[in-house]
Amino acid sequence: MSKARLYSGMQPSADSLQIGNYIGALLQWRDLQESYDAFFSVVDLHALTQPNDPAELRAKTRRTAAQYIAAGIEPSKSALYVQSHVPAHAELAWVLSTITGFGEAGRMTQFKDKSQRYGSDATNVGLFTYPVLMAADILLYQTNVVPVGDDQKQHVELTRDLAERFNARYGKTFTVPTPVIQQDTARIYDLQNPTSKMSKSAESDAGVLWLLDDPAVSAKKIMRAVTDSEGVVRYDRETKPGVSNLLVIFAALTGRQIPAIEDEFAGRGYGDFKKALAEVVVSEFGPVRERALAMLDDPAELDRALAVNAQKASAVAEQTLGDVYDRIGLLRRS
Ligand code: AQP
Repeated sequence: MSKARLYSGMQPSADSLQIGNYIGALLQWRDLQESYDAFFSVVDLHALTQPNDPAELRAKTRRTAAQYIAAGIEPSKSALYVQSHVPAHAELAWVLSTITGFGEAGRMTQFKDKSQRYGSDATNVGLFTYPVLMAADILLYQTNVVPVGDDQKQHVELTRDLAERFNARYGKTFTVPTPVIQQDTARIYDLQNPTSKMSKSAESDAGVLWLLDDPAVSAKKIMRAVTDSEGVVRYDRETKPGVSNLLVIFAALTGRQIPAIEDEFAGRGYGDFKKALAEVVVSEFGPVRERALAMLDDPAELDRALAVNAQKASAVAEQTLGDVYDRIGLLRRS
């Protein structure tokens, strides 16, 4: 029996990924690639919705792909490619935009949040149609499963609605995907502001653990992470968000259960706990960082892998796009 199809992606919106991207996405992708026919994209077209320096965007795109591979995504197993290398993404997005209601797109909370943050002059139409491009990303591959954070759940719901609408209007064309929502324990918060999600685009760098940072810098950030005055290593998201966040990171990187870690540090202060966590993080990130930087030193092989996988992805995407064009009545090029 053939494997079910899985699609996911990340924006090349920083020089390095942060530990939330690693725990919340990459570690899960690495496991999922064994049991699914997986497509993992560096979604550079999505990144255009924010201002970018062109040379920097190119560098960030390569750096993101290198970190996927360094973290264990195998380009011979999964289709790991750059979104803009498969033109069908933008083409299908246009078709889907013609069956998306203006009000429907306007209800997307991510657009409301981001447009409010940027102000109307700095908000572009691409940000408004971002979820339609995301729907195209997913539907092109006849995806069964989309692993996402709960902030993306609404976008996957829209994707499902668009797939069902198109299928009802033109006949069964798209697989209707199912979101797999990340568990709360996979959500990582900012070390300095532990009630806000850790993010590549955080205003301050002090609370973000970067995958490609110097290990000594990461260790220092952990030692300075915000905690509380109780002095007990105990998980309680409500009253102890800082310590709980550190426990979640500890558990995710060691594969241990949180109660076992609480027991180990019972009667010991936060200093000991943070020091142990810093060692865990540094030993996990060290090899990933080295592999990524080595690949970036000589990117020819990385570029080759991306090119081969873009072809693999295109073969599937072009098939879906061709079916869509036929069904909606576009004249096929002879
Ligand atoms: N803090 C987090 N905890 C757990 N998972 C996280 N992800 C991101 N932050 C955390 C997961 O990483 C993937 C990244 O998707 P993205 O790059 O498209 O954008 P994002 O979710 O908005 O991530 P960032 O790091 O916050 O980027 P910016 O600042 O550019 O918006 C997703 O699977 C997400 O769930």
